[in-house]
Amino acid sequence: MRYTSTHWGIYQLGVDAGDAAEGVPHARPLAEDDDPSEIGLGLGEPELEALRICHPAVREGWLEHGPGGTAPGQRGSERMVEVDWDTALDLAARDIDRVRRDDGNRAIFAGSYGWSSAGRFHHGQSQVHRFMNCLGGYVRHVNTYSLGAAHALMPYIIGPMKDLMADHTTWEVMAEHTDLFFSFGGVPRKNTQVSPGGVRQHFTRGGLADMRARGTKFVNFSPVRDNLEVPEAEWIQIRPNTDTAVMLALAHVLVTENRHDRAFLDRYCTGFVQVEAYLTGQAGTPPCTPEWAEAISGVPAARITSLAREMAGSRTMINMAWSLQRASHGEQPCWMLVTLAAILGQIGLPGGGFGFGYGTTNALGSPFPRTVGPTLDQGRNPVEDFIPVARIADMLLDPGGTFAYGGETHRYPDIRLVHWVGGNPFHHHQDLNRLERGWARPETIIVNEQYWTPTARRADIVFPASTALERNDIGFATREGHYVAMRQAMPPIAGARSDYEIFCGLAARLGITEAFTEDRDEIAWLRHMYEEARAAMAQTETPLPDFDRFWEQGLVQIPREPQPTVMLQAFRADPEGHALPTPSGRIELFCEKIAGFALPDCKGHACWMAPAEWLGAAAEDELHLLSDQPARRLHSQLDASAHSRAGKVDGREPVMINAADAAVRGIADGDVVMLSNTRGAVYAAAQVSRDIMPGVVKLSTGAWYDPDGDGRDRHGNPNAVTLDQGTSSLTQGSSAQTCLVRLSGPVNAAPAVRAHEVPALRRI
Ligand SMILES: Nc1nc2c(c(=O)[nH]1)N[C@H]1C(S)=C(S)[C@@H](COP(=O)(O)OP(=O)(O)OC[C@H]3O[C@@H](n4cnc5c(=O)[nH]c(N)nc54)[C@H](O)[C@@H]3O)O[C@H]1N2
Ligand SMILES: Nc1nc2c(c(=O)[nH]1)N[C@H]1C(S)=C(S)[C@@H](COP(=O)(O)OP(=O)(O)OC[C@H]3O[C@@H](n4cnc5c(=O)[nH]c(N)nc54)[C@H](O)[C@@H]3O)O[C@H]1N2
Ligand SMILES: [Mo]
Repeated sequence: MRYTSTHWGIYQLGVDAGDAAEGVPHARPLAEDDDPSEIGLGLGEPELEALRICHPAVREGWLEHGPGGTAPGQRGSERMVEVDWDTALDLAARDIDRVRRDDGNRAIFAGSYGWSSAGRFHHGQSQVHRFMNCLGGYVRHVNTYSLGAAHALMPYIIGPMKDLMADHTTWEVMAEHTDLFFSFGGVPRKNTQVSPGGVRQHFTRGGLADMRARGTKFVNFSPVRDNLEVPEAEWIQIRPNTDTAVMLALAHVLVTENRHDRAFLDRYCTGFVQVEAYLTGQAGTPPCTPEWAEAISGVPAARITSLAREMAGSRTMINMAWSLQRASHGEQPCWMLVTLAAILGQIGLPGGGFGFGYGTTNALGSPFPRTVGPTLDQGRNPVEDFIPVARIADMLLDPGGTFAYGGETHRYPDIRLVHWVGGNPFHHHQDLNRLERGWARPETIIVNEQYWTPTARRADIVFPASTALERNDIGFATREGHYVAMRQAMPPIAGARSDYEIFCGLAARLGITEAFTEDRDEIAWLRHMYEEARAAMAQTETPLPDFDRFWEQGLVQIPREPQPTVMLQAFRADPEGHALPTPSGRIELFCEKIAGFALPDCKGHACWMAPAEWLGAAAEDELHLLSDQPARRLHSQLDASAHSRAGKVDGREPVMINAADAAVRGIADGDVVMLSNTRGAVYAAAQVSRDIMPGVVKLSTGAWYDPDGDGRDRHGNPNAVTLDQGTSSLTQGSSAQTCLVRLSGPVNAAPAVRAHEVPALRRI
């Protein structure tokens, strides 16, 4: 049987009639998946294929004048010239070599953030990192857009995110034990369509249904209602970015009414004393009363008080969406989530404690075990320079400038060459007009891409990459219970090559073939990577078959764990034997180390700090813009598919707006509107709704960025207006959810959307 894996599901290939002959084989979701995603059903649609990059291409000015001798600001507007593979590889290899010799490897940025494909060998970042390491290294990034604040903060207070994510209490345990499920940011099933590396079974719909059937009560603190498919759930409207204040007030009630678990705090935590002083107003700041929190968040004080009492009397799970920490001071809700759960004392008990991301990817709450997967060895990077991933524009705009991170001060390197593989910064980064200015600084930008994305259009040299169906690979994701043999299903289109072949071509020209390839071709690499994973799995309860059997059989299904996971159960049972990897071995409600950094924007314990932009300090006509993950695609991937386009209005992305806010502005459902602030502007189509609170608008990410000559995006990418500022000087994550805008309209003569057109090309 033939399979392919995508981040949103595993598909059987070519099992339907009429497939055998030619073209893209029909993909059918696995029969065992009772809630398959529709995102990928359009794989290979003609509209998508029309946007494929067919040949290597070079920006005209760069080709004619060489790097540095052109106007890099012309990236994205100048014509691209198709060239043959040898020419493109020669040009790129020569320029990489030039920069490396003249300016050193610390002038090359190859962080290359992005989700690329589910296959673990042709994984964009792994390929480019390995290649650059063979050449002497590159400037890298740390952390992710997803979890910038959490990745950097959580190790101090409870443990690394990757361990915490893999340790989430399973859905079946919550169905059995959880009385009260609190969520800050819902449990959006749309997000759990995906897991990085693929999904065998989708659990959220079934998980929520089982909990409802058992009588779990749901309370959702959220600016929108549509992120929890539990009709009877209590929806509590909360101003964006103010969740920390409400959690503090819940804690205040628990502590002042003596409903907190002192024994738990004494045995498993450090620093409750400092937290208590802050909560009760003995630290020089106002006490965190429900009335105080109401003034900040808009949540009625009386309800905060009664909910705190309900929490204490129930087996309570407190969940938080990752989006809360993609905001100014994003550390605080993470820290306060753990603090509140610790005060309640149910961490480590079945169905109690906290969840950090039910509703973000499928793996959280999965019944499958943690497994070891195949990975491509990236080698060693001798270059020390790095950036927190979302500081890219800062780095490009301010070479030599300093930035704070993790209690230290670092310097931005001077980047002359960028190589990006498997990501789309002109979708994912905030304040794209600003990134556009930074992007004009390097002498050369190389991009490997499958489609003419906004980033591919802004390259000097583009290499056309093949897709998962056009090459061999292995799909794997931890806690998703699968290893997928992704056998090639069709030849690559026109001139496309796999990322591995592209780097082999560059490696040959740079004299590093042996180091890069280790004499392995594609299949030999898959065998090698798989056998490494098999060796690691040999001692577990689920040994893997050998490579030949795996390749033949197509899919290895790992069984569910015999004992379902309860987060931090072992720590609760034996806090010394299973000490946490924090400085004290305990949960750090107060952290000496962070306090010692003496940062103005992150103290030694969770506290309320007003975000850089929010409704508490907004003009009357300003609205808070949320940019959540899109339901009909993965970020910007497959934005041109029929399924994604069906969610647009006349080709434009919808912006959800409360009926009252629309009425005041004379806007009707479907009208084109413009969102703007000092950073930029974006057109979108109004979607008038009562499922969003007044004062808040929501525009999902991923519409291909399509600015007009004045930097106004015609298509509906929220990053035309979002804030490009670090979460704090401790973590420097993305603050995408902190953004005020003004909304005007209806716009009568809105410009046509041109996002899904192939750029001007001089064809071979
Ligand atoms: N405003 C706002 N912005 C956000 C967010 C937000 O909440 N709000 N969320 C952020 C988050 S959490 C994330 S993770 C990022 C996601 O940002 P990205 O990961 O950059 O988004 P993708 O659209 O998945 O980009 C992957 C790209 O890789 C290409 N690709 C796929 N397979 C291959 C391959 O095999 N080879 C090559 N060469 N290319 C390939 C795809 O065509 C696509 O262009 O966005 C961030 N941006
Ligand atoms: N279909 C699909 N699924 C995806 C992705 C995708 O692109 N498409 N991307 C994946 C990736 S890379 C990631 S990182 C995860 C991200 O997972 P999340 O970060 O959890 O996802 P979001 O959809 O941005 O936000 C979740 C909910 O939080 C709400 N919210 C935003 N700000 C606030 C706030 O201040 N307070 C409260 N209470 N609620 C708030 C949003 O309105 C939204 O309903 O999703 C993953 N899943
Ligand atoms: Mo993400």
